[in-house]
Amino acid sequence: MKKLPYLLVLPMLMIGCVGSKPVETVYVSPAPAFDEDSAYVYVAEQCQFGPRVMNSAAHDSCGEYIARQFKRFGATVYDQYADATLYDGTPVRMRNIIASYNPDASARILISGHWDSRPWADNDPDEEKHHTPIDGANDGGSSVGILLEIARQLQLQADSGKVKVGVDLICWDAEDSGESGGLKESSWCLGSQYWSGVRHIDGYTARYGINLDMVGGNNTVFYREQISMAYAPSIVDKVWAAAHRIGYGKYFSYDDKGGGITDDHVQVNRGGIPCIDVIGTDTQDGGFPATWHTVNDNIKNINRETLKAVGQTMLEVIWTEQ
Ligand code: AHN
Ligand code: ZN
Repeated sequence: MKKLPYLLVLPMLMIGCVGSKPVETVYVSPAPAFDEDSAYVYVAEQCQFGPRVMNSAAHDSCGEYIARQFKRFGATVYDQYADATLYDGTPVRMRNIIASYNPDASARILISGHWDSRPWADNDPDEEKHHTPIDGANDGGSSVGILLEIARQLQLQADSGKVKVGVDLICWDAEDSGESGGLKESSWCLGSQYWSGVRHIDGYTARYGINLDMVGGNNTVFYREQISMAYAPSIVDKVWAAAHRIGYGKYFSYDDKGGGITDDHVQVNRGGIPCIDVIGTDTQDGGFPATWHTVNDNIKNINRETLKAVGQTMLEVIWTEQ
């Protein structure tokens, strides 16, 4: 009984507000809730195949898994197979996997990430690990985990009429077998390099693209990357504004700390579609995330909140595109 007065005070204050101007308006997003637990499971399932390094059985089985999931989520799935050669001379068979929603719409947006994982943990503090392949839970797995959850949400809301554009979710192959040190730039991003010349469909184009890379780690922040700012500044603005509007401003920083990074978005731009890179930076040292190209890039170091911040921002962009 002692608590009763408090219960009475609140409604009276509320009555006092009737007719007066609200101080804050609450933004109501048209997008569904991105389920980070679901995205996390998709990251874990990719890792369970083992490192998805080029020419391996784990790689090929995981490719089947990704295509199967997209089909299960109602997408029209295209496979783009191609041959390439790594910088060390190894021939590889690549598979870009493209999941399309509303395939007949002419207004389209593209969201992508690579699905292969690095064959060498050459940034590991322990030099003995430099030839060990990595799980790539964050570097590769996180982007695809988010793309799969976006696919699931697109299927759940397929009949709502709320998504006004076609959406293509592209999983690039052979991104991460490049020469470290970044000297030989063309040794990275072989799948997207191929696609920038030969599209999965003749004449394919999109309004713009968003590439995701290392979007599920701990202590992660996203800065406005320089090549994105040069080629697609309005898309950077659009994505960062979407994140801030829905409460993820902490993750999408406006500080001018973004470098210019060789990544799959460069190839999409080269192919004539303005594309940005949402790529994780470590909040402590300002470099790539701490597990980058180490054996610690595994499921234990995946952070659901980071997946949620990026995934929900992607749904916000898709569901508000007119
Ligand atoms: C370079 O290291 C040249 N680019 C980084 C691209 C990358 C690798 N993203 C993830 N792994
Ligand atoms: Zn990598």
